Amino acid sequence: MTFPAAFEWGCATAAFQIEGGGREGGKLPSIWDDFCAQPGRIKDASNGLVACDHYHRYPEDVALMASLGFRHYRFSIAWTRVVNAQGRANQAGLDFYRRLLDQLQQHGITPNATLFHWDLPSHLEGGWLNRDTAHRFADYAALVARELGDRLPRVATLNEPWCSAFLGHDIGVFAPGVQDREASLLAAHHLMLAHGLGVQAWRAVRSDTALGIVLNPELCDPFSSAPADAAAARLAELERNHVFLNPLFGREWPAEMLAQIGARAEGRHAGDLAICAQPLDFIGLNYYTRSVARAPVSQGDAVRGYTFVAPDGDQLPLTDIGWEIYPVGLRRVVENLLKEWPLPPIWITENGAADNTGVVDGGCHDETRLRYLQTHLTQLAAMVDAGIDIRGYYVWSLLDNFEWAHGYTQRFGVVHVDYATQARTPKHSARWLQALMQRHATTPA
Ligand code: GCO
Repeated sequence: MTFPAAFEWGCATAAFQIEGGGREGGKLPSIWDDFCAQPGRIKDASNGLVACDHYHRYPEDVALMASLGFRHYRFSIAWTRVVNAQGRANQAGLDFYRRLLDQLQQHGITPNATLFHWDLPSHLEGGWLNRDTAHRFADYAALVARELGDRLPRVATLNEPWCSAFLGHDIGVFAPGVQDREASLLAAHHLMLAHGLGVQAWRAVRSDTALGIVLNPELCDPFSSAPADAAAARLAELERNHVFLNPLFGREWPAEMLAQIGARAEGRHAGDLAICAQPLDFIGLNYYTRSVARAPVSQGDAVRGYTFVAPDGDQLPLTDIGWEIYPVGLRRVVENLLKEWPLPPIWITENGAADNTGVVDGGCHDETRLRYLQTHLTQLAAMVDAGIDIRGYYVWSLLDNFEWAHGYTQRFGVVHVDYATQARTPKHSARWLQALMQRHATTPA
């Protein structure tokens, strides 16, 4: 596989998943700290207070990513670290990111920062169900623009707002653990409003930053040729794609989604759509797998309009977290989106696999991840070659880390982390990527 010389190669992480330093430098609690403290929420009863201790080990981690050949790094800023309870700058927290940015600069690595990767400050009353949170996000965006903006060439407002909205407020498996369909749609609206207000606020401070958003679009295939299954798959895509992409382009939600928000519709004000539809410099797309849906099989699912069918591990190749390995889906989902929306230039901001292979005799032979990356990058090369405007790829993730409700039981890193000693061991997949990136660093366009 070959890529253009200008194609950007990076790795991705998120603050809550790697930083630790949970009570240091004036950091406030987030809804994920609260969620972890509730019994039964996290599979291994763990939390993010130490995680990969990146808060202290960032020099080593940046040196490691540089030695592996990554030239781009996508990370998130913890809102709870940089804004105090009065809404003012917390310089101790900002200094952590200044030191991180210094390290990246010294190693010639370009930062790509995400402002919100799910770790909402706990003290924001009502969270994403309160419209005011969207305004507080805009204040936070302006603060980061003022304090760090001169060092950040590329910034995404939100990461995967679908997860915050629906996993957090409908399914309830993510913080804050609410189970209320109408509320989840209102949260989705407030998240997109926050995105729009955040872009406006950032641009009012600086105009030289490339701004975008990171989504995890859905590719949902019907379980059978029955029309009811096709309709179910369509509804799953409307929820995951149209609820987020339509507002970005000033388009109203589909009627099916408007119907599902019910009485909460009054939370959507005239004029909100125009705020959501700020011009974008880029879009980040995260892709892991596809899903398969059938007509709803329970009362609860009837509200959503679909039931997901779990992939059959006897029939399909799965990663350790149970997700189907479906490389052609990367191409299909991007092509589907391009048919419907005028997307700006695309970066694949996450792609990767859970492969829990451990370290044996000093090496980690993560063959499932290696094959996953090979097959997905083969698709990607063909897409770029076919002229789809994809400018770069960030593997998820640099390090094994806190995998949300799965705790530390699922490992997504190309670098193994021994949580007892915090030792980092690059896996076979990291070495393979290193060789690929090296080849392309020296290949003329
Ligand atoms: C995401 C998540 C990551 C997850 C990864 C694997 O943006 O989807 O940001 O935090 O760890 O997706 O589930």
